[in-house]
Amino acid sequence: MGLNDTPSGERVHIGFFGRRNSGKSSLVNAVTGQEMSLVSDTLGTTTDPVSKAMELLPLGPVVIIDTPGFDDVGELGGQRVRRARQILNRADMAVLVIDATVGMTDSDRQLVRIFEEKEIPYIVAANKCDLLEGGAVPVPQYTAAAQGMPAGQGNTIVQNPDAVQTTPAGQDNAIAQEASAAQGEETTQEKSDVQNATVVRGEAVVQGEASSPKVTSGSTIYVSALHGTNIYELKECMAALTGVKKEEKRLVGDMLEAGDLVILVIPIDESAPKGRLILPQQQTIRDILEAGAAAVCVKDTELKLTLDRLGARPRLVITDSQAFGRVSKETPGDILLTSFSILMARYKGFLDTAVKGAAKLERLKDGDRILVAEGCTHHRQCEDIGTVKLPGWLRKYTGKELVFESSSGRSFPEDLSPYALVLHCGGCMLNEREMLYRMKCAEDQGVAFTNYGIAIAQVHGILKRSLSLFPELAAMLAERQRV
Ligand SMILES: Nc1nc2c(ncn2[C@@H]2O[C@H](COP(=O)(O)OP(=O)(O)OP(=O)(O)O)[C@@H](O)[C@H]2O)c(=O)[nH]1
Ligand code: SF4
Ligand SMILES: [Mg+2]
Repeated sequence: MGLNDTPSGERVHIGFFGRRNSGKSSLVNAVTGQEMSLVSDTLGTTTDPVSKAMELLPLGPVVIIDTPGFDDVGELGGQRVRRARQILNRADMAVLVIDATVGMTDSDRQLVRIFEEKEIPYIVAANKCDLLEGGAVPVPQYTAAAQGMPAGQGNTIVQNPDAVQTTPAGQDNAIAQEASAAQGEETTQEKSDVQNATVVRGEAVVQGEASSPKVTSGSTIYVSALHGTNIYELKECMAALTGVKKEEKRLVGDMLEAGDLVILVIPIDESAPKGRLILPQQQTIRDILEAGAAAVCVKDTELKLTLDRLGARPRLVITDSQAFGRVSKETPGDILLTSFSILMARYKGFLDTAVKGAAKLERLKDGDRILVAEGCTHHRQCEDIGTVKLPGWLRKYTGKELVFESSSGRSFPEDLSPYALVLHCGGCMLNEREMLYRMKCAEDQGVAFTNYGIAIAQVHGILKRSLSLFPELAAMLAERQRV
């Protein structure tokens, strides 16, 4: 990742799903304007998901993911389907690529059900529309009623459904042009205002009216990856679906006031990456500056000296979790204290669960298995905490013979039943959807889920203090200790 790049965890992840040979890879290549995936008429050409982070207009920073066919069969085919399924856990949006000459199949409907269960907004791209007779599209074929989809979903994006539906095949383009000319609009294959809806069928794309249906999850757009038809319009539909602004989340800035002083404790040992700060540290500094507060960065070994020398009292100290013990001792009790990893857990939406999950540390038994899960495969500092320091601290804290197993990168096991606890890293490289999926997986299987920062604070006896920024959680903890 370059210094100016948006981190992967912050990008909108868009997965292209569908049957083998529906043209997923061709469409991914057309949408990205790059030869990202291999295309061939052999069924099952894409055997592994292919991801690429890029800036895609008009969407902005995205990760585009091409997946293997969802209808693959046999032992190897089953493995490919499982890999495609894993992508569903991190897709913020899906493009369901169907073959327009075939229509929706059972496998496509199965995907639609999964999108709905997982609340993934999706667009149906009816590809290969160049093969339809005269380039015309039998519009009602994909409407909600025809597909048995819930009302309001599965709509074809049409400006004037009556005109389209009564039009004999082969005359759609002419009618669309006439209709738009009558309304004083331009018929164009260039950019159209998706917010105002578009007529998107065969080769015709017509500006919509304010009263036209808007792009909603389940809308269908006819495209041809081969001829480049409606590719820009597909991207506009994707942008319209992902464009719903989420409530802006902050790492820490929302809890600071302009003029606050914050100390960041960043150990620089042999496990720290050479010549740079890690992502959560960079993001926290940026957020503090955005809040109009001041950030002072020190190594753990310089904290005491810095506190003594500073004229003003800092409002907050944020430390790397592995230095929690020392930093807690050296930071006066009236200064708020937390860790990067706790802030990241709140940012990704699982801080409550992680605090509740930490209670499991008190009830671990000999032989209990603990899954240490990391979001990427290349971070030595996290690996050192996960494989060496934390197991040591936990064995000492519980006095039990615990068994530690690990997973890293995308390979998070679906079956968590063998484990008493999942101990997750800060997850800075994972997007929020994937982090929440992992948390939910554990919750659904009744397995406790916590993260490095919370567990380290707990074993050092400073969990309550490290949650002092979050009074409700600190109160919940105090209540738990009373029971
Ligand atoms: N006529 C026509 N052919 C297309 C179009 N898009 C893809 N194809 C052809 O369909 C075949 C399959 O395309 P791929 O892009 O490899 O399909 P896929 O869905 O990625 O297939 P798998 O990787 O096997 O799952 C290739 O021969 C493509 O040239 C299109 O818009 N029109
Ligand atoms: S292991 Fe986890 S916390 Fe560490 S860099 Fe990777 S995703 Fe981020
Ligand atoms: Mg493919």
